[in-house]
Amino acid sequence: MTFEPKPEHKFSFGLWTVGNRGRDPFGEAVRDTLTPVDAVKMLAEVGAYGVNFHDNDLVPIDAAAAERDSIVREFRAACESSGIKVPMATVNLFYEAAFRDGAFTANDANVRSYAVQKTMRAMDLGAEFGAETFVLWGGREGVETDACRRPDDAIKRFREAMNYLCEYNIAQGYGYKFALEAKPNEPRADIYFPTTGSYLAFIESLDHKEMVGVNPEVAHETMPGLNMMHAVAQAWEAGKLFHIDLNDQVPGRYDQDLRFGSANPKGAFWLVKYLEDVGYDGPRHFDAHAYRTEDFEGVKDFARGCMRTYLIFKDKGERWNANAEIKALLAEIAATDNGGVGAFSTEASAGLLGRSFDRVALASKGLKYERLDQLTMEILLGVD
Ligand code: GLT
Ligand code: MN
Ligand code: MN
Repeated sequence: MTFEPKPEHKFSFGLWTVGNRGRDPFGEAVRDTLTPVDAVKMLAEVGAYGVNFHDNDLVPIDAAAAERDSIVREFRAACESSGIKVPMATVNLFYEAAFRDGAFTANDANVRSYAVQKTMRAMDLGAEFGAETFVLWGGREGVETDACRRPDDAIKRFREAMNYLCEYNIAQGYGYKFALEAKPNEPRADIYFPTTGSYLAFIESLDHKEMVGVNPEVAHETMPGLNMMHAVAQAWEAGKLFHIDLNDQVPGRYDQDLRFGSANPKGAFWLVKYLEDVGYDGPRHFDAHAYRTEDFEGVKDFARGCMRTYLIFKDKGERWNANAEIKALLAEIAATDNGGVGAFSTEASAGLLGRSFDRVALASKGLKYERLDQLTMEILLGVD
């Protein structure tokens, strides 16, 4: 097993991930600026498939039209010569001071209109590179104090913006799928739509709900102690897993964006196994960054590590599925799953009400999940 990344694995990185300079609230940058063109070259060198960007990762916010065009030209040439695709584009609605009170949900209607305009322009930019997915992460859509607005008003404003952007997508013929990315807090004290489940419920209220799905992130679900794989499974079952952000995180801490699989390898294993078992075929996007201790070579170690860990877990998942003892235990589980209540009818419900269950017998047999989990651990620990 070489665990070499290949284009069919669809591994992608954001310009902001490999370009992260290690700035944090307590310290300045520790690495030099990586230009978008150099980032693409580096991604090709480590074996990635795609690069994603926010509008302003590529084009500075105050760039004149001519500058924008030459940046786009240069970046396209770099992508083409290195065989790197742009599967996803996004918009930065969190950095500028104008968005200090939110973008689509801000109280000032001019800020909301500016945010929608900026998003339309970012959609134009992504479309120039053939991006198929457009991610929206509302990092500033929240509050420090609930005195400033009612959360349900914020939801209505967010809906208005989404309906508008879906119409723009249709009018321009872009064919984007929007992927909404949840996060419970940071940078705001509380962010609206704190979990993937919140967005899944909200999407059903949109005019073009078929155009909108989710982009769950490991760190964002883990920060509040939730199970990422469960969020992903709900999105998948709803036909809404349009994109995914892979990284790692210890629960209860600030957003760490650690190398994929480095904090909770078992959780990462279940996630990879789930994605592979159900046949998710979208990009595997690593939204993470190298430790602040690293130089440029360390950033490559980080990027290679994300992909290698994914491929190792993919292999472990295949071993898990092929393991004879695990298969026998799963067959025992499946044998108890013979039917269920089925669809309701008056007669069927009368039949169910008339059945007698031996609840003591139902609890009499051990379920062997300890053994099943130990077998899982032995595969993960490399002794099987
Ligand atoms: C930002 C955030 C990420 C989002 C990016 C997309 S921006 O880096 O921390 O989780 O996915 O807007
Ligand atoms: Mn994050
Ligand atoms: Mn993310």
